[in-house]
Parts: sequence; C-alpha cells; structure tokens
Amino acid sequence: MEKVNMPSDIGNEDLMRLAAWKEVKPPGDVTFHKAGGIARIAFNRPEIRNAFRPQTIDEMTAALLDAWHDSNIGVVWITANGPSPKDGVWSFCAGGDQKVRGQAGYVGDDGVARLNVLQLQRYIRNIPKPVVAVVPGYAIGGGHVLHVCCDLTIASENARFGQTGPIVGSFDAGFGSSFLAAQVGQKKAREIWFLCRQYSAAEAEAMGMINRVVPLARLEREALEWSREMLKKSPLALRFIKAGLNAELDGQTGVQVLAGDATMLFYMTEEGSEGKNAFLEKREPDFSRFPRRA
Ligand code: S0N
Repeated sequence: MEKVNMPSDIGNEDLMRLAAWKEVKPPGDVTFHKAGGIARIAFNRPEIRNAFRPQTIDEMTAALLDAWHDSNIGVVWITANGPSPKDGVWSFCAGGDQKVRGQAGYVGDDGVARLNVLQLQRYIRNIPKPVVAVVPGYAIGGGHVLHVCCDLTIASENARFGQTGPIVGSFDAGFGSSFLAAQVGQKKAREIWFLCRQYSAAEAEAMGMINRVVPLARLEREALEWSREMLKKSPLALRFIKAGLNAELDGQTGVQVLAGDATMLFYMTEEGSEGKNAFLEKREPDFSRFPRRA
C-alpha cells in the first residue's frame, strides 16, 4: 500500500537545531526538552507511528507536570519525533498501542491494565498554560483525541487526522467526542466517529479542528513563532482565558479551576491578605478600607 505520509527527508536533528533545546531527561518513550520558556514533549516511538503504551503516558504526564510547575515555562508543546526508521513516515500519534492492549485496558510492565490517557487529557486541559499540539504526521485514534484536547494545533501539510475506535473496538465518548463536537460541530463530529475516515490537514483546518497548516520543514519554526507571541502576553490573562473557555464543557470541575484562579488572584491583593494577617497578629480583621466596587 502506498505510504502517504513521507513529505521530505528532514530528520529530527534538523528540528532540534531550531532552538537552544536543553534535554530535561534522557530519551525514553518520550523526549523532553526546554528552551526559552517552551517545553517540548515529544512522542518517541516513530517506528510504530508513536502509538502509546502505559509507560509512554506516564512519561508524558511526568513531563507535563514538570512544565506545569516550572515558572520559566509559559507554553507547552505536545509533538512527536520522526520519521519512522522503518519507512520514513511521519506521525504525531496513532493512539493506544494495540500490542499491549489487554482485556481491561493497556497493560504496563507491572501487569496492570489501565486507561491512563484520560488523566493526561485532563492535565492538558487543566494546566494553566497554553498547550500546543505540533503535529508532523498521523494523528489517529487516541492520538487524534490528544491533539483535540490541546489548546492549539499546528500541523504539517502531510498530517492526517481521524478516529478508528469503531474499527479496532474502542471509543472515546469523553473529550474525544464532546470537545471535538465543540470544535467541528455535532454533525461533523458524528461523521468523524461513525465513518472513521481520514482527513487531510487542509480539511482539518477548514472544519476548525486545527489552527494552521505549514510544510513539514517549517512546522516547528511556525510553532516557535506562535509560542513566542504567546510568551509576550500576560500569563495571568492567558490562564484565565483558558479556564474560562474550558469551564462550560468541564462543568463543576471547570468552575472549580476558574474559581481557584480567582482565589489565587484574591490572595495576591491587600484585601485578601488582611484576614490572614489579622489572624497571625491575633486581632480582628479590618476590611473597612477596602471599597465595595461597582
Ligand atoms: C496510523 C495509521 C493510519 C498509519 O498507517 P500506515 O502508514 O499504513 O502504517 P502501518 O503499516 O499501519 O503501521 C506502521 C507500524 O506501526 C504499527 N502501529 C501503528 N499504529 C499502531 C498502534 N495503535 N498500536 C500498535 N502498533 C501500531 C503497525 O503495526 C506497524 O508496525 P509493523 O511495521 O511492526 O507492522 C495506521 O497505523 C493505523 O490505523 N493505526 C492504528 C490506529 C488505531 O486504531 N489506534 C488505536 C485507537 N484506540 C485508541 O487509541 C485507544 C484510546 C485510549 O487510549 C482510550 C480511549 C478512551 C478511554 C480510555 C482510553 C485509554 O486507554 O486510556
């Protein structure tokens, strides 16, 4: 069968030269680098289209949490290394590794079957920093859902998008359906899941599922430009906008995140500190100097 995803002979080494990336941890199922306020977390199983096993999700989650708590990081990329050493094909992620799929989920080295990608999806939505899916090829199945969960998606022209659940016997009726529908509309989301077709990057952009399409050789340069633009903006403003955009779909959890952010802002005010100071100074709090704003 013709391989449709072999756009050029650029390699991962070329991409890594674009920024002064510092390796945060040795390569495993993912690689993790940081440079100039950006965390680059990349799937690193290109020989099987970057399909994930529990170890992959564990490593990606650890990297994301590291980026969350690093105040020098303002933008996070979820991307992928490539191309496949076997056939030169580029991929973002082809979802759960079917070779380790057991009866009740994906089985890790500990023999336990898990559905841990759902936790990762929640972290991507909850981390108070923009997460950009930088998609250099196939985003299929659970890999497609991960890009859907990211705040922005920049893809290369060769990228292909689609779901396979109803073919391989799985589905994501959570964010993979509801957030997708919020992006492309109910009819299109049903088409994507019911027919399991693949869509080109141009089609994905036209249906509002991704933000920008560029040649593969330009992909990470474009992502750098978008990221640097965001890094110049107010971190608190971006944090609140993300929480607000998520709130409706996330229900009470979304309200909790937004409310938590409001609490953090309140802590940062004199009025917010008065109660704590009064308690520590063993006196009555005095809120009389704070205005009741219109
Ligand atoms: C990506 C596709 C379309 C690429 O086609 P192409 O170019 O023809 O390549 P292939 O020859 O098919 O593949 C090349 C090599 O890569 C291996 N491979 C590809 N995908 C996988 C995979 N998902 N698992 C394991 N191996 C994979 C091939 O086997 C081949 O290897 P070799 O050379 O050794 O033969 C095409 O590859 C494709 O369609 N892939 C399968 C896509 C798929 O069905 N993914 C799974 C979908 N389901 C999920 O992702 C589950 C999501 C999930 O995790 C979840 C969902 C809801 C709730 C909870 C969870 C959870 O588990 O937490």
